[in-house]
Amino acid sequence: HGHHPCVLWYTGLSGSGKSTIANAVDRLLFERGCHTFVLDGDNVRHGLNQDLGFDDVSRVENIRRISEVSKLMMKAGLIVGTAFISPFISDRVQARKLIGNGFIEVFVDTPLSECEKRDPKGLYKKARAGDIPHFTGISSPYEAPMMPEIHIKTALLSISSAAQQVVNYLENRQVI
Ligand code: GGZ
Repeated sequence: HGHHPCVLWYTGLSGSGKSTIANAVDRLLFERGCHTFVLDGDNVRHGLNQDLGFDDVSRVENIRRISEVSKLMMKAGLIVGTAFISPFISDRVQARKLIGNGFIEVFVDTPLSECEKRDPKGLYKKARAGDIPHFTGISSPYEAPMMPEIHIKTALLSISSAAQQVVNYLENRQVI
């Protein structure tokens, strides 16, 4: 059986689990024979967008380019997962407009206190100390989605149940 190309647009704080969940979903979809790809900081911010920083203007451009690239990949027939903070509602609205029907917003809802407690890379600690300017949640805003297609409350779920929640949504909507 086939699948409909789409873009799973994960949004959430640094350390919320976007990449981890996106990659877990990717594996489940791959096992079902879907053609997929995950875009995240590792393969985009270090390449295509290495000229961009974290001030507001740079983030807007970061998200604009990611929207365009994910649209192309969707048109090539893939189920694309994008794992970026994408903190501004207006940029996500733009992405939704550009990508159209295939756009699926996934809110990886992990409270700031939890992200800060995890702090896997020590970035929150540095941001609190004032060593990282414009850090999301500390010195730069995060605008949570109001009506995401999928709302993952990570405090209540394991990674595999979170991934299953996404796959269930795709099944119910007959995307896969
Ligand atoms: C937020 C930052 C910052 C600042 C570096 N603010 O946990 P990480 O390390 O691996 O994920 C964060 C990543 C965020 O990049 P995005 O492209 O997803 O952001 S956005 O969508 O807002 O453009 C973090 C690291 O980069 N990082 N400086 N100031 N995160």
